[in-house]
Amino acid sequence: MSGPSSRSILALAGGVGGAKLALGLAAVLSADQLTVAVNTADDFEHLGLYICPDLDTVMYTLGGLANPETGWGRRDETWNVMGALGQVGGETWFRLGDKDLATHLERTRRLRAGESLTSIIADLARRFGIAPAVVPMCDAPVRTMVKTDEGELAFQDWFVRLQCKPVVRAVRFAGIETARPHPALRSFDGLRGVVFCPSNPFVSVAPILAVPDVRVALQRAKVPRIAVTPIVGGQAIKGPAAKMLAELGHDVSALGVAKYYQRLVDGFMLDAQDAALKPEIEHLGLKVKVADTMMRDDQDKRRVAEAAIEFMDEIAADGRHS
Ligand code: FO1
Repeated sequence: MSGPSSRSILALAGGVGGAKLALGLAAVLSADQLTVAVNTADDFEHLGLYICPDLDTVMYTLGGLANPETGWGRRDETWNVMGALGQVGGETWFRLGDKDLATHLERTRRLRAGESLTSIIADLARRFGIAPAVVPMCDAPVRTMVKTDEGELAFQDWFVRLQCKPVVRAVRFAGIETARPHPALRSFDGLRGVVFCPSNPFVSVAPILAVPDVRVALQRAKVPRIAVTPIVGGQAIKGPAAKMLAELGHDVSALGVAKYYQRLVDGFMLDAQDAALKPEIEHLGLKVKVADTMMRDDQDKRRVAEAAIEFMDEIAADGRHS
């Protein structure tokens, strides 16, 4: 596999929001110009299988295989195993479709045989016809644990089984201390830029930044670093980001996210609906680009990707990142 070119962009992604921007970037960049580093702290063992929700969402999306209704899982899916599992009294709260199960079965088999997650994902991505590099943030198992008013919960228990209802008090990433970052996250110099996708800041982007040495490398990197807002009009595009902003004591707005990323990015891409927040975000010392950030269809995804790339190039031209 050839490495990324010096004009390469690194995208930090979680699930559905990250996958959408990754698809837009993949459409406007050549394969060697894009690496997507994906959160693995949502991963868990379920029904004896190793599930990687965010990696699979990114792979299925880039491979044109994603379920358009849910954003996760595979399109044209059938649910025979879940139906039969329910009949025999098995756990069905986490819905694994028949085709999706093939991914979990094969990944679990290969992990148990000693292969690394990085190597398995590279091979699956190739088989799914994906051109850009898709990499896990690390190979070691890291688990998001959500401290709530109902006690500490494993991420998917909180997210899927309890539908994000328990109030969040804190988040921690079990196992992160001993994880080693994927090589794509060790040094950023020479890249065209780093983009934080519009993913949940606390449970999608934060785990990637929490892998030892990543935050420091990113802070030192002399490359443009931008975030695309996951909050528009005070609401998350998808998922519990707005609820978490409120419960963790942040402003429930794009400004709250900009403050959270303040020391890690040079620029913040704000939605046109929130243009009034531009002066306050600039006051944080960040460059701001106002754009329509909603990604409803593939054309939108390309448009947002192009705007993000243009923003990184503008920051590079200004010399603001050094
Ligand atoms: N999300 C749900 O809300 N319900 C599900 O039953 C569900 C199943 C599922 C299966 C495979 C997979 O890769 C993802 C799945 N997700 C499901 C999505 C999911 O776990 C979350 O969206 C992410 O972890 C958050 O990024």
